[in-house]
Amino acid sequence: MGIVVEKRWWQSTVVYQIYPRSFQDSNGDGIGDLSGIIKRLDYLQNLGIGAIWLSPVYQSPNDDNGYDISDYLAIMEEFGTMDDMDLLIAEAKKRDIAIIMDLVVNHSSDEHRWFVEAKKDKNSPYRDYYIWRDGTPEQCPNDIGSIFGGSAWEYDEASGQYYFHLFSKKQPDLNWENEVLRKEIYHMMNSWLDKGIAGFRMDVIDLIGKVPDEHITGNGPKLHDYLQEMHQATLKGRDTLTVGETWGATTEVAKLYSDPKREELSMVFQFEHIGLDQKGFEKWDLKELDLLELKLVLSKWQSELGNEGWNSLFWNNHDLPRIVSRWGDDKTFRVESAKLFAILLHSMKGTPYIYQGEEIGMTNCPVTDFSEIDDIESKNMISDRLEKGYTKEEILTSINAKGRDNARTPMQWDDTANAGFTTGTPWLHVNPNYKEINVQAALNDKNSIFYTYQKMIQLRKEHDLLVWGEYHLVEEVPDEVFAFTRTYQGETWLTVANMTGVSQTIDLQEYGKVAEVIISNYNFDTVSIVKGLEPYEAFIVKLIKNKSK
Ligand code: TEU
Ligand code: CA
Repeated sequence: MGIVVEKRWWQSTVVYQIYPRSFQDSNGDGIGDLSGIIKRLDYLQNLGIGAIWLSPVYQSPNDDNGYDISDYLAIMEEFGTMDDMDLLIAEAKKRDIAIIMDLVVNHSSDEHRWFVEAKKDKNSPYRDYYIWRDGTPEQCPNDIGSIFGGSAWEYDEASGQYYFHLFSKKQPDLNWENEVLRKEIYHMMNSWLDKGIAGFRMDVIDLIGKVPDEHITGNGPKLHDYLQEMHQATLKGRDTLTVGETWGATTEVAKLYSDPKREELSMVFQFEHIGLDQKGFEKWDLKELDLLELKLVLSKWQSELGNEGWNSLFWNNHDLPRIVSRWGDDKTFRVESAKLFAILLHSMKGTPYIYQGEEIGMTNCPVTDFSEIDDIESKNMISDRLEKGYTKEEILTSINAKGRDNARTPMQWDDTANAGFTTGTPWLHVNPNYKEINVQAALNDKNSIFYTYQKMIQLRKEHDLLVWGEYHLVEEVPDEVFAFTRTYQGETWLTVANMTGVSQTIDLQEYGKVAEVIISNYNFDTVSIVKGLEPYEAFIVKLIKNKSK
């Protein structure tokens, strides 16, 4: 017999990410809020998800929409109060939905009391909560760049020192070398866990072990020591889901985080597939996706973690363009391709994440002018690239393909004004396609994308095969077709997905015969595995193996 692995609740559940600012406004100020989320819990329960990852709701001056926190133990005024938060946790629990908070501890806001004190006084105990180095106005400590453009060092005239910020200059990096700071963070995490939240999504956690003087930012030497220390101080003995955002993780590194024996995190978000449609390190330098590469990268992650790690599965989040626009067809085959992405991802091994609106096939929201852009990352890129001589058209092409606002336009609930998101003026423009693409329309159409997601979530609850089954990439298909099997306790399911808008042909008779159609995005009752595939056709079938095999 194989090794006995302890099964955990978060391995068979599906997580739904809410970007609170854009989910549901309840008081007409144009900004989503906690009461709005509470109103929509029944909808989420109907979808079937078991946990919500809540993007930051803490007090923040919103330089980076809440990813710049000025008080970790207070709620952003625009979002509501701590009472609303407690009510959200309780109401979610009633519906068997766990709340996972965003933990942003690589940096704080420059308006956090710690930084205010640190900046004011070189001898303050808070000075060492941040990373300061000597320099002159002309000479910064080194050439490390900020992920949002420009230098990572910001000069502070009063003290003649620079502070370090890997994101905006209003997001100074916290100094994890400082044990007092680390303890303060663990204390804060425990306060939240004691309130009844079920875990954390940890923002850019792979950066906390940085050693700026040696040019090390990701995967620093003490990163895993810190996470093990954190685990002992906060997570140990609690049944939590933790997921680290780790842009630089390879499969080997992912095992360091998620091997249960090491007691760090439940899983990480890896981004190898996300980088496949860019040239080099710059997401703005567009390249066409190579479907074979996508299959190989995802299959590598499926195969290599084994029992020493656990995958998270996602196409989307608040930083990424909408998948149906990115790798599907958001026009002719919007419904088919959106369903394809659901079927494909949710039949892989790992914990699936759905980003708000993905379940109704929300699309990117094109912009034609810089003035329509909100996101700080895009704004910084615009000034950077204009200076470098890029044309306005080139810049807009990149932003329309990859800009973060694409994911952040308000959730489309119905076909009334502002898509039912707000009765006021929305903080960010609503996608004009909301009259056609909205929750109400999806719920009223039994063939909608919503019900494909609902069914995939249900299947995962009912079939251990989807949670535990071994993954095997089917190579005997055209590059444009993504096919794999999952096998568990003698049963095998086959997933087939034509990733293109043109037909493809497969012949998989050596894999066996079709016993049953589990799901089909064309609603086929019967399918053969020797057949022509329709554009973006995707299905899962249960196989009867050939006797000889
Ligand atoms: O994102 C980390 C990060 O590296 C992103 O900035 C990423 O490079 C970019 O968005 C890709 O489009 C996390 C959060 O998810 C993001 O929203 C925050 O802005 C960032 O950290 C800083 O907290
Ligand atoms: Ca509001």
